Amino acid sequence: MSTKYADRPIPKISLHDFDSRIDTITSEICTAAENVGFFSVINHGIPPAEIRAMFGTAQSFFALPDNIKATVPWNSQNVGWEKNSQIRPSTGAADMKESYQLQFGENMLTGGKQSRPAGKDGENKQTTESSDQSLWMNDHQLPGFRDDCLRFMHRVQDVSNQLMVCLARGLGFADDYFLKTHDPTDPTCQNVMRLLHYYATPDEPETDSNSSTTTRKLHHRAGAHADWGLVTLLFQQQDQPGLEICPGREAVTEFALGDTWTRVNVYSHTDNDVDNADDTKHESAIICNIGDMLMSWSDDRFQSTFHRVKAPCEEDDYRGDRYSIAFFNQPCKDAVIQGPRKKYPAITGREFIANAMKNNFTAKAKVAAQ
Ligand SMILES: O=C(O)CCC(=O)C(=O)O
Ligand SMILES: [Fe+2]
Repeated sequence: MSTKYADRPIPKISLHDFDSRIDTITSEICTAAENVGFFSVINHGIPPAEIRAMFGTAQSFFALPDNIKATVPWNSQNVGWEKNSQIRPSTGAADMKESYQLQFGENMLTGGKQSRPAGKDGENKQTTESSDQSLWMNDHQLPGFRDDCLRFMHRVQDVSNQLMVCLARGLGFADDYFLKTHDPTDPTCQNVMRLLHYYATPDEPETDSNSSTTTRKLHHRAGAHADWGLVTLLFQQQDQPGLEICPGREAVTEFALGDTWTRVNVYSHTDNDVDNADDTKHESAIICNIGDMLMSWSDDRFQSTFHRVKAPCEEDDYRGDRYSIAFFNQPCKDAVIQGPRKKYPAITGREFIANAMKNNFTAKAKVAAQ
């Protein structure tokens, strides 16, 4: 059966002259967050050349042999490299991808094996950037990797901060409300940059001899899901499409996945992009979406929308390698999350992420038990 599609508008919001246009931008972002949960931002200040360079850096990481990548293994602090291991509750099957998750804070330094006491003084020096347990790929494997990633992460954090000021205003919080709870200088910061590589999938038509219908073996890319953080910023490239959304959830507690999808034809750079001092002349866009935590933190006013990277199953679907970069704003461990109307019980950032990880493992356990 072929996929049902609908053309739904995904608002495009320009961030130019942010300070003088903040009221307009706030209103555009909040309207998009209320109605679609997805929007794109242009004139965000990150030059296309830097985005292209980050994709190049990601590709050099993924080109390393698996045994080298396995020296920085994923752990439940939500950092590190994994391959074909994320099982989505919506599909019950592993995504055919590898990803490497990077954070600003202490989680990168401990390999998930020990926890440093909270505090900003950095007194406990047992684990450092060069420690054996660091989840940063060793500099001799990829010279400059850590610095290049951190520089880009700060760039994306700056754009995130503008969105967070607008989202806080929209909810009637102080401007710096979300900035304080997602502060990259806090050692317990859990914001994540996720480098993603979906493997090229073979086209393997299977003809059912009884009905003579042809089906295709499904290789899931990113199975349908909602993000669990505050707000996600995503970079996808024009020649590697695949992101699709399926709006329609009324409450964060609901798993209401419809059957009509909308392609997100928004790209972070094209070969035609020119770096221009006048940033308003190019259309390099970042896709932004609201996560479950903000849906809950806004008492369900802002929508966390289901999305996926389509498992190629139809004639024209893109089957080649796909690289994308996601940046998830997730609360510092001690942040307290509760909406202005207190619709849901207060929960800390630590508990919030632990629950998200538990859901991940529960999905795995169910599949393993089958
Ligand atoms: O790779 C993509 O385009 C989407 C990734 C995504 O939705 C996720 O990692 O949460
Ligand atoms: Fe996602």
